[in-house]
Amino acid sequence: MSDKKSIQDLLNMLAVGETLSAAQEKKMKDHLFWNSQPVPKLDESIKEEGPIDSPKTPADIPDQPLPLLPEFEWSTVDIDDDKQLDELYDLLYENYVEDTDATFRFKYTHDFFKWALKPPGWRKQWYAGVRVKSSKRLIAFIAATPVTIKLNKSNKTMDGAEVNFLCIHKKLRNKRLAPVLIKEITRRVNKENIWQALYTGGAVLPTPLATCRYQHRPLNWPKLHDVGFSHLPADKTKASMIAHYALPNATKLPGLRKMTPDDVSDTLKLLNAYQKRFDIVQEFTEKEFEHWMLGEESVVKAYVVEKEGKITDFFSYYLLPFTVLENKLHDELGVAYLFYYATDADNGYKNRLTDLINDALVTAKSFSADVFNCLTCQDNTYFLKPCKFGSGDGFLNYYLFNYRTFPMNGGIDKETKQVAEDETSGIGVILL
Ligand code: MYA
Repeated sequence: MSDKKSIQDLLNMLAVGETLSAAQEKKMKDHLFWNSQPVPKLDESIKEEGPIDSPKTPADIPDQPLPLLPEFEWSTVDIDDDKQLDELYDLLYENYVEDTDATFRFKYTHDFFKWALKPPGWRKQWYAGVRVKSSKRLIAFIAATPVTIKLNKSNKTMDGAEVNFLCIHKKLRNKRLAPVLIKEITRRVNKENIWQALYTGGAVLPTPLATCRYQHRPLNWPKLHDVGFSHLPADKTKASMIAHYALPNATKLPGLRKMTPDDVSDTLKLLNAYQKRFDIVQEFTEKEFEHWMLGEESVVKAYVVEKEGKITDFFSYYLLPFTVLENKLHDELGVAYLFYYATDADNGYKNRLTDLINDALVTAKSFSADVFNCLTCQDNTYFLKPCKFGSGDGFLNYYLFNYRTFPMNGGIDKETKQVAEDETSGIGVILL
């Protein structure tokens, strides 16, 4: 039996048992699953910060995974095995996040996975897959990586997991498999005595701690126009758009250079001091910081500014290209994503951030990035306008599992969803 056929058969079979009444469908829209989880309710007003579930120990957690339908089996994806990494790539390539009209898809590479999935402290069993028993085809996946979460206002630090790459084969959607994957990764994380998790998503679920908006800065406007990413405003010419987005060939800040392993300690100190301005941040050990900044040269780029032997600023971004579907001129789009940055500038803070990010744009262009993306998190709203970013259609919700926090500023006006210029957001943690 071919894989295609076996999936179709399973679908037919699932459809028989799972025909939903309109009332059931409505209930699901009411978050049947999420309302059973330790997350704040959508309309809850938070009076006190802290964990939601009563304390447990790993011994209270079942040793065995949740049962699946008999046709499926759990399979921990061994990310050290290139063949299994290929299977993960295929699953995500075909089925992971697309834009609404299916023009672009994330183009993951082995190097990207190694960087994203193997930070210090990564656990083998935190890469949970589901396979079709008969064909062994991978049809669903969810990943967790360790993260230390710090809430600055309450000065609370906790070991957590960052959950990402939740993906179900397109033909097995809307069958309530996602809750099973989420419960299984929760079990595996809890078994390690970890009870909180961070995750982000476009979907609005109970309950975001903040919502940020995507921002895009064209670096190669003609190409973005060719692939339908950027449109030509009626009152502009192509030449005027190109001139508007032109960048200098060289960076501007004196002392800017690539970060090296010797810079890790001082740069982390700079970041730690800088991150105090946000409500929620990621706390790094030096080893972790080195991995996230320098771990995979083709994927992540980090630069520091050194002045008289002192690191005064730094920025980093990662590269994750898009595959462009059904376009005659281009099949790939280079995309850079702003990661962590910091500066010790106090006076002229906004200008300093603007100069720093402009230099990030110049360097990203040299790595064939066609567009530079960021969110309205961190202090990004200070430089978005002067650096010529524009608001995208997409929003990203930040979530914290099993912990109530007061709502945080996501860098946009809650009503109009426009960028709240020159306003510190509460969000200092960046998820891939
Ligand atoms: S975000 C990226 C998510 N992936 C994609 O968008 C890829 C393309 N889409 C798919 O593969 C599927 O549509 C997915 C849903 C798998 C997303 N986060 O099985 P279902 C809820 C959380 O019938 P499907 C990322 O990776 C939905 O509200 N829940 O749905 C972070 C409904 O519940 P309720 C989601 O469409 C992931 C239920 O699932 C999401 O076939 C963080 C329906 O299930 C979503 N993105 O599959 C996961 N989408 O009725 C949470 C739908 O209650 C981690 N749902 O509304 C939590 C922490 C766990 C660890 C804790 C340790 C302490």
